[in-house]
Amino acid sequence: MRRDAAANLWAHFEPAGSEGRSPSTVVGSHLDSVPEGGRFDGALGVLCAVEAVDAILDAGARFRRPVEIVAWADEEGARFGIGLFGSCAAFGRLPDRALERRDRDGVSIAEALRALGERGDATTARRDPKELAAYIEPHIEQGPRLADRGLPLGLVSDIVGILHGRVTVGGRADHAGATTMTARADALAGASEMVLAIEALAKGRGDAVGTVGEIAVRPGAKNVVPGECVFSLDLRAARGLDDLVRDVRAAIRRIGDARRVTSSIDVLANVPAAPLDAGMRDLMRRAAKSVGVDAPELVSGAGHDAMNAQLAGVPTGMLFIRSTGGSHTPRESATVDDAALAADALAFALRELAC
Ligand code: HGY
Ligand code: MN
Ligand code: MN
Repeated sequence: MRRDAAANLWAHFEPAGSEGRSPSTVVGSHLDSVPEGGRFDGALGVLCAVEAVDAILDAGARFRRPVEIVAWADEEGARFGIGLFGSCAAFGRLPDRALERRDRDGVSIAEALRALGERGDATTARRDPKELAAYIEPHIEQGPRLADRGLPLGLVSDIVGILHGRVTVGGRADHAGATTMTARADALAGASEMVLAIEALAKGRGDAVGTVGEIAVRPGAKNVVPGECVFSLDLRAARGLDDLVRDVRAAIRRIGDARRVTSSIDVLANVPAAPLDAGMRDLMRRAAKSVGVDAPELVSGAGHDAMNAQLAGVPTGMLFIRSTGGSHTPRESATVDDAALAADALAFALRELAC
């Protein structure tokens, strides 16, 4: 087991005599979560990967090609705002100056990595995609489709494109009592109108979604007109993400001008939609079939580290595990039976790819 410079965890199974000449099959997911998140998002995928490798080795089979289990670091981006951080570092997709990004306490990513005992330069975690033969990520579906159909497993056809950003709205702090309504440059009122415009633009575009999950106001007192407001931006679409982003930018600018507040958007992650490898989709379908499941193909509205692997050219597959109770909440749930089916299906795929 090793930890890389981005704090991703890797377990490497090198067959005797292969001396690392052939590319690895990588299986895994992430272990981190969101504030007040569930227990299955990410973690169940890592456990299925461990269980699948364990089952193969316990049965006396041996890998003929290398296999690696990975637990990606900071997939949610909950602390520093950069989603898919660990796989972005591994596949060279970190945004500019990522390591300088700071958490709410002012600690930078580089400082946090050094506190772990790493050197602080996550970019040295870079993997050469040619070293990787395939990547498979088992993951709970996080939505209701498998449960609605009474199916334990699904496979992913595409992962939606995602833009994560931070919008800063600049107004003018002023006295709440002595400042007339017409004399204000209220940053929070401006941001609020922008949030509703983002919601309306996403609603108007088929499968697109737009979410503002974080908002901060300065100075943050009941009797001070807000001088600054910073809010998060999460825009996603399987198709047409660029158009949605363009319209959101235009709406933010228009509202800012009308309210005499400034606005700027800091893009933290911009990952295009990732159609997953056709051969791997077929393998996921056969793997599910091997445990008696006719797995439907589903578009993933959730982002995954699998996007970075696929976009780097590593043939990538995802196995969805039925989940209930939504996701990113403590209500998130999955069953041992479905997890066991997923582990068995993953073992089928691993035997085909690496045994
Ligand atoms: O936000 C997502 O889609 C993932 O859970 N990080
Ligand atoms: Mn998540
Ligand atoms: Mn996840």
